[in-house]
Amino acid sequence: MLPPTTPLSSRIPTDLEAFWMPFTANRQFKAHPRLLVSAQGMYYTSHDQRKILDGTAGLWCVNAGHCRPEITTAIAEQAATLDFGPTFQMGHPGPFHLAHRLAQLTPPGLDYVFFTNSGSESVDTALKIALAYHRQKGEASRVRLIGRERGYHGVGFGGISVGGIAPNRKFFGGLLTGVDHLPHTHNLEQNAFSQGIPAWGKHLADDLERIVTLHDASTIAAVIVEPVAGSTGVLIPPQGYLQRLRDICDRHGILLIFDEVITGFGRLGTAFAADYFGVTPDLMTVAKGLTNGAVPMGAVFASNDIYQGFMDSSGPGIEFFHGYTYSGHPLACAAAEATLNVYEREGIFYQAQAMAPIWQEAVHSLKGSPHVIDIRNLGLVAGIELEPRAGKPGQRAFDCFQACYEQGLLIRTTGDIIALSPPLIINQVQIEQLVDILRTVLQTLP
Ligand code: PXG
Ligand code: PLP
Repeated sequence: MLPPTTPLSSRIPTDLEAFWMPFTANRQFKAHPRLLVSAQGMYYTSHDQRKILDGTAGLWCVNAGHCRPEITTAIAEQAATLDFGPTFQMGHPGPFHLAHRLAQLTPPGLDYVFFTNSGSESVDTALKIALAYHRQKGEASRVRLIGRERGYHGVGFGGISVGGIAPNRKFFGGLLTGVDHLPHTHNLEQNAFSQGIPAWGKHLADDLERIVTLHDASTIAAVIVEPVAGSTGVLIPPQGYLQRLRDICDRHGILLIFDEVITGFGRLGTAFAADYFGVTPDLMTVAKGLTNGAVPMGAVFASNDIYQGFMDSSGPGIEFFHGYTYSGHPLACAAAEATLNVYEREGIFYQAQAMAPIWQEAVHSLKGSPHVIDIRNLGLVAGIELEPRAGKPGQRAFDCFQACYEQGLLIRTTGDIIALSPPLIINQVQIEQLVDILRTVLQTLP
């Protein structure tokens, strides 16, 4: 027996140079590192041994709170029993169990599950399913993909092509051809300080009719949107908007894809945003909360019609030429199964639903704090938009992020927008703690 090892995260690195950090100002970070070394429930511990309230569920993924023993044990036991098993022309029990279980959680009619390892892979998989589906059905002219301005769909070439965030696109050449974009729905003149779903803006979905007229429906494969846009700064869909997108897609035989990477698994107080809004897409992408963030995993949920389309109209042999080495990885399946058990046993989605009105009231109490030009919320998500400093976009919010971290609170910022998305187990005292730190920081922020 080897002696027990110290977890890697407990050993503070002396050299930070070699790790090229994702979506990070590397030079700034390496000069002023912010390292998290352990976590429990609602709190991280920093390398200088401070408790940090997690206002972001990691990156929108740790919905049941950190280091849940049921999940960590399931991963350890699985790792010691079947470390890896291929799912190309072979199988192992995990993904079959998990897909069956997930199909019961998804909206009726979305009963098939394709596994990936991230949200980005889920998005690229869903776009490929949409293109291949039409072709299998004899509609090979349906090749266009429609995204939305300010959309975030991960960082694969498909995802950045349908996405609508300029810095994520402009460095990377021509991207996919045949992509068009709907307008985003953000409008402070009409909707500033809306609580919950904003009233104005349903008509923005009608732009899809304009795009259909321009390109002809026979050339369009799919429309992809985030039901609630997260990464771009918390944009809540206007009343009736998603239903209208659904109606227009139905009218023209266009597939509707909901990217539920952040809204999936209880963020709005229901299993999925599709349940919250009562609108069912043809394809749904998820990741993050699927395993409570404990092992990377994503998935695409496909309608019965789409799956059967592949089974009925392809030749003998492989129906869909796509997959990842780690699709349905045993450790990820074990983590997801244990995560669903925790969600179900503790009623985590209902907890989020019950806490949402308290959350709404607490975050809107920041109205009137210095620099705040909008506050918006839904479920256990909130966006707080700050007035940018003249000539220095994003700087004020970044300073706010640093000051909050020093005060013991982890937030996320994008541009001058603060995005809050705590674990769904947050209680009233912790909500007050979060809002109090933010209020204090805003008051002292230049
Ligand atoms: N789609 C959506 C809607 C997302 O929010 C992805 C796809 C990509 O998932 P992966 O697992 O490939 O990162 C995401 C990810 C933030 C933030 O702070 C958001 C994401 C990732 C990192 C940070 O808003 N969303
Ligand atoms: N690159 C090479 C050389 C490979 O052999 C593979 C998979 O076999 C990949 C990329 C794709 O890796 P993954 O299946 O983990 O996405």
